[in-house]
Amino acid sequence: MGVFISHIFSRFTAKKPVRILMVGLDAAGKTTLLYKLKLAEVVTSIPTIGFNVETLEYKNISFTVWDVGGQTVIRPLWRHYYMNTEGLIFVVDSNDPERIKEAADELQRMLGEDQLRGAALLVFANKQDLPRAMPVSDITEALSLSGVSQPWFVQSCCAVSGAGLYEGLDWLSNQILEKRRS
Ligand code: G3D
Ligand code: MG
Repeated sequence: MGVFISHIFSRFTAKKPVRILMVGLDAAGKTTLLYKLKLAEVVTSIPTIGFNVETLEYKNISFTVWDVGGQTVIRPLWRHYYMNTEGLIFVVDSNDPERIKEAADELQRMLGEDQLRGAALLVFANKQDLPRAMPVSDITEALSLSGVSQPWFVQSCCAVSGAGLYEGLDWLSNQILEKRRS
């Protein structure tokens, strides 16, 4: 897996760092996905009160990951990580229809942030291996993506097996490179 993924990111030859944020509700599968990339060591830190952040640095690319939802007190602190974000990955548990509305609200709130307006949006419809998983079409609708102005793409995936991860990250890196060229 790491070999294929690193191939995608070797396209970023320019020195300019690439910042990718990956968020989603707790239990969506972000940590599993991050480890599945196998690009480098994942570092977990708590920079401020109760706010758990995972980072992965690979060449000039950084992934920053945390759980969104709940904890209204720490929300303002998230903004600290928004600057210069070129890729936003939103991970959804496709097998959890009970929380899709909550996920949708969180996504819309993130997209309302000025600093994230320029970021391409990749939605990972995760846990597609489970029999009750909602299809991409249902997730697209539930997240109201048709109204999103920035480039977006929904990729079904399974973070456990790694299926779909390459396809999603391939799309995201192409979007970032295209935007840099324009
Ligand atoms: P988070 O970091 O977004 O909070 P985690 O989510 O990566 O901790 O994953 C939460 C649980 O979902 C884990 O199970 C993990 O194994 C499972 N999971 C993640 N991705 C998938 C997937 O694609 N398919 C299935 N079937 N399960 C997945 P546990 O039992 O360890 O809590
Ligand atoms: Mg996690």
